[in-house]
This record gives sequence, C-alpha cells and structure tokens, in this order.
Amino acid sequence: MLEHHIEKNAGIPLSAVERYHEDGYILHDEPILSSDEITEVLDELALVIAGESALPADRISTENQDIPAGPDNPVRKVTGLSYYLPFFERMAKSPAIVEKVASLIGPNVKLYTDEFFMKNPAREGQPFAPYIWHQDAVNYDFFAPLDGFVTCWIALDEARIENGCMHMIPHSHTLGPIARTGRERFVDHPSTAEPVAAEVKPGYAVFHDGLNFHCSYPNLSSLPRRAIAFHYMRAETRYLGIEDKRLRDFVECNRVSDPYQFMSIRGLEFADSV
Ligand SMILES: O=C(O)CCC(=O)C(=O)O
Repeated sequence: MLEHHIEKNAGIPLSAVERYHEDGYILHDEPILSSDEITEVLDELALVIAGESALPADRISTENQDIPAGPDNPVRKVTGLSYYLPFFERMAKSPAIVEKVASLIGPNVKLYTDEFFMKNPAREGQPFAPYIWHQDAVNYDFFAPLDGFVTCWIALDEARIENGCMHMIPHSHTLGPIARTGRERFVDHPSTAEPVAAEVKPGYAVFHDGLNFHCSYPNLSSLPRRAIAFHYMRAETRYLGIEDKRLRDFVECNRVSDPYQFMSIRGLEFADSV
C-alpha cells in the first residue's frame, strides 16, 4: 500500500505552494492514490461501515443520528480512523501525502484527526443535508495558533458539481477565524471572492488551509460520492486542553497516558505542544 516511486513522494512545487498560500487551497495535479489503492481503502472502509473493525461505534455518524443506521439512514461520516486502525495510520503517515503537507506547513507535522465523508445520493427524491459553508479550524478552540492546519482531502470517487464536490472561497483563510454567526454575512459580502468548484478525479487531492471557507452541496447523482480527509497541524501548535470529558476523550482518542495527545507524523515534537 502506498509504496510509490520517488516522484510520488516528493513535496509540492514552489509555484503551487505560493498559490496555496495565496488562495488557501490547491488542487494537486498528480494522483495521490492509484485505482488499486482506492479499492484497498474502500475495502477497509466497508469493514468499518459493517461494524467489523476495531473502531469504536461513536466514531461513526449516520445521516440522521436520532434513528438507527439502515438503508434509509446511511453512514455519513467516520472520524479518527488513523488512531484505531493501522491501515489508516499507515496512510496518514505515507510520504506521498506527508511530504506535500510538509511543503505547505513546515517540517514538523502532527495529525489532528481524519474523516471519511460519504456523500449519499438522495433517497426517494429527498437529498441529504449539505455541508454548509464553514472553516474547519473555527471549531478548534482547543488549539493555538490556528494558522498551521492543512487538510489533505482525497476523492475516492470522481467529485463533480452534480454529486457534491467541494466548493472553496479563495483567500478566505487570510481573515482568520470568523464566528459561526457571521459566516453567511462573510460569504455574501461584496468583497468576498466568488466560490470555485473543486472538481477532482478519483485519487486526486485538494489541500486546503484549516481557515479556508468551503462547503459541499447535496449529491444529485445516483451513486455515493466518497472522500477521505486527513487534518494535519504544525507540531509547534499548542494544545489548550478541553474541560468537557466526553469531548476531550473524543478529541484525544483516549490517549490519556501519552504525553503528546496527537499522532506524530514527521519531524520534531515540542514540550507543551500537541
Ligand atoms: O467531503 C465533503 O463533502 C465535505 C468536506 C469538508 O467539509 C471538510 O473536509 O472539512
């Protein structure tokens, strides 16, 4: 899995790094996963969805959390795979991804978490809820600073406008975190750039800053649109802790005995940091 020749493990060319810092995201122009690797990932995810992996049940969310999972209530998202399942830990640490991440945020990298997104097609003409405009890092009030987060989002199916690809707002990361109550006004503001649809082929990645505004609309096709995202951060980031025990256990993946709560990926670790 993920054993590539040297080019595939290379960083991101300088011109694309500059574009990333300018726009807050880039569509990487080489595949990160081959079609065989996508099949492997989907096979592992099928075990997770069937409840046959070592992943705790509270990591799996369905479209409607109030009713049991079933054909009308499919899995919507799975979080924290890399902390529980060696296959995904290997993937999170694979040089094909990590060397590109290091080009964007520097040499010392940790994993915050990961997410599998299953964007399900409508059931009986009723589309499932979209992911509304948001900045991932606005939810990270337990980390500081918030400017060293990057997500590597990899399409497992072709992502098109019709099936709910991501849309990104260029430059939106430069304003820092915007309160949730202000996000609609930010998106509608005359000086906010027009959103761009991030259409990508299977195996290709979108890298985006944790403060970049993005969303994805409902899937209007007849098949699921799946993707996996790894959320990385600079190892120098401070972890401020979380008072609420349930949230803390979820965020830290119960790694209470570990002096560093988050997974080391590349480079150095720092005292008092993540
Ligand atoms: O895959 C999607 O539809 C949503 C992705 C997203 O919102 C994210 O990566 O934060």
